[in-house]
Amino acid sequence: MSASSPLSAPALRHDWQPAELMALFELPFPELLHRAASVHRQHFDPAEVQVSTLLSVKTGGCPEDCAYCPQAQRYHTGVEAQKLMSTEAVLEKAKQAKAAGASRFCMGAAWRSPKDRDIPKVAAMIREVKALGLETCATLGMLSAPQADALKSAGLDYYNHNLDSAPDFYGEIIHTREYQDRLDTLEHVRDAGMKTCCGGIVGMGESRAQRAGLLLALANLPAHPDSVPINRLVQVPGTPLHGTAELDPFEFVRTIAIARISMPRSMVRLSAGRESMNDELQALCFAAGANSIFYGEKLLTTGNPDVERDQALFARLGLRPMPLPAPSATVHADIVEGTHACGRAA
Ligand code: SAM
Ligand code: DTB
Ligand code: SF4
Repeated sequence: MSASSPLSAPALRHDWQPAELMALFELPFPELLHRAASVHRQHFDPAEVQVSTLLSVKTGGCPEDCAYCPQAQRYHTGVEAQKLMSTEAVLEKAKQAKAAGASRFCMGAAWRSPKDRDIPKVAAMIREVKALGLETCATLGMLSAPQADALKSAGLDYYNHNLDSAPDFYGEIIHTREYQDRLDTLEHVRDAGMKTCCGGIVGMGESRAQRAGLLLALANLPAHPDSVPINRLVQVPGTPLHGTAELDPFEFVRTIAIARISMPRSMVRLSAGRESMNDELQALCFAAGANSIFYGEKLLTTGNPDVERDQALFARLGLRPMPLPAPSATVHADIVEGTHACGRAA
């Protein structure tokens, strides 16, 4: 990939072929990192990392059977089912996240999909969080088109809904909803005019071809997701995937690098799994093009590095939090050519 200026950067591709992504996986590691880092610089300031904070607004008791998930009712993981939090309690957490330096606040619910009667309650949370000046994100399971419209009207900026794995591995992980259901929800989110946050999990026992298959499915969506969370499986006792062989850390970095190359304008999020990564591995991920993290000591139910550790990591690596985009300059990763996806002119 030649180093060209952002204005002459090649158009985004949606026609990636399996063999191309496999060929990237097979490159010598330093060459792959060089290519990914070059693409990263065409679109972003590599010293900036976007920081989002997560809050589980409705924990546990989920009817789905996702084999990795501590919140599925059917697995005995020690996560207790709780009711939907009050708007006041959510707002308090959002204020704390903002004070700690987060620019985006993501509210998660352990639902297969929200009930229509839940939507006004979540909409109230979104309105209040947005009024703090934070970007808003929610992950509530499958959405119908009217539900997506209602969340957009409440001020929701991003909706997180992951493909989770390659289509040909999905059936080994989840049986209670189809891959197509996920694609349908993503379509409803895009049609409502929200930005998509969509990625997956690696380290679930998938093959390299299946890691490439996940990235292929993401990069060949009708629009590249604005954020692409790459989660490394957090192995929780009681879930079927507890005890899965650990993924080689360099293979994880390769996955990040190929996400960066195949979705050049998207925020690639070094997502779940950071708590058990050392600083060196995280530094390699940033060098490979990751430019977003979850920030704050908890993900949804599992741990994340505490704020002090992340502040020390940023200082050690010379990284800084990405500023919020100006409201009028907000752009989709897929729309504006020659513009940084964080909203600044190139
Ligand atoms: N229930 C909603 C859904 O499934 O869309 C929203 C919350 S769900 C916990 C959001 C995402 O978290 C999942 O799609 C999965 O990618 C990720 N996740 C859940 N458990 C994880 C784990 N143990 N390790 C890594 N990622 C995990
Ligand atoms: C995503 O891709 N990862 C986040 C967020 N989107 C919602 C969730 C990670 C959850 C890890 C397990 C837990 O904390 O329960
Ligand atoms: Fe439920 Fe979401 Fe967990 Fe699947 S990932 S079990 S849908 S909370």
